[in-house]
Amino acid sequence: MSDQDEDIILKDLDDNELVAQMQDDLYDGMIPEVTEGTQILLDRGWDANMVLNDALVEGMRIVGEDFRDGILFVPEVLQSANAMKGGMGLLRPILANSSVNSSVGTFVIGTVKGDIHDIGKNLVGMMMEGAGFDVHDIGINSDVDKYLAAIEEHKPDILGMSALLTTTMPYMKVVIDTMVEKGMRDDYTILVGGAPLNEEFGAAIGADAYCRDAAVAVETAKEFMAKKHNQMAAG
Ligand code: B1M
Repeated sequence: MSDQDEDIILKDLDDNELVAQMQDDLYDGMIPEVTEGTQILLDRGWDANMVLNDALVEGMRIVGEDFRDGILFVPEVLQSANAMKGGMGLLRPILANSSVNSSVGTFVIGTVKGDIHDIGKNLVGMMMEGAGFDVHDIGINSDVDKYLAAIEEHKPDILGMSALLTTTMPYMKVVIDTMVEKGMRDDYTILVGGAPLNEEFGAAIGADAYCRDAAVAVETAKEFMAKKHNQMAAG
């Protein structure tokens, strides 16, 4: 970005200008500015989901396009990711501030082996927490043993897997196949997500559902929990 940016006072911008500036700052990996912009929008009464989607996720989409086109490289994208995390740090307590007292269900989530992308996974975890789920995040680069250990420890209702690379998404099937082999597959609802996935892929690997985004993940998880409760009540 240009030197002019140094003189910009974020709080003097109107909402549209501020959102555009935040997307620029995210692109440039400017953590304090993205964090400050997030705070300003919240102070102006913006809904946390709107800040997330309009400023941060949209900014990251632009970063992704230029990464794909060879305009940005890994170190720059990492800076952008860190700037996004700066903003998300402020949104997290709001999104996760649940009015639900008792846990709606237990949810384990991790990014699969070979994959270190964690922003989407973190968002899903945050939104699930916000919906009242007890969330256990096992992190990135999770192999089948890590998933199995987390299942054993937390006894989740729902297992979530995230993958952002076409080369790592097949690993989800390794986890599911292992659960089938161990005769434990049907004890859990398995939801999968990540940019390169789609419904067909989710069905092909034997997941219960593919979730396009974090909001869909929450809705889908709630639907499965409702079904589970109905079955328990009936049986
Ligand atoms: Co990476 N990267 N990256 N990257 N990166 C992508 C994914 C890519 C599409 C960029 C591109 O070329 N356009 C491309 C993949 C191409 C492909 O596979 N066909 C790519 C590549 C190639 C790579 C490397 C191989 C680059 C290299 O080293 N040459 C490398 C791989 C490293 C590895 O994992 N082994 C790499 C590295 C990196 C960084 C480290 C620099 C950084 C990650 C930092 C971090 O996560 N801490 C990075 C980033 C940031 C991206 C992009 C730009 C942004 C991803 C992101 O955070 N999006 C990405 C381009 C893109 O996706 N547009 C790209 C924002 C996030 C909110 O969205 O993660 O999709 P997303 O999550 C959504 C939904 O998908 C869904 O809900 C979320 C919220 O709504 N969802 C779930 C996700 N997981 C879910 C789980 C669920 C449910 C829903 O469970 C129930």
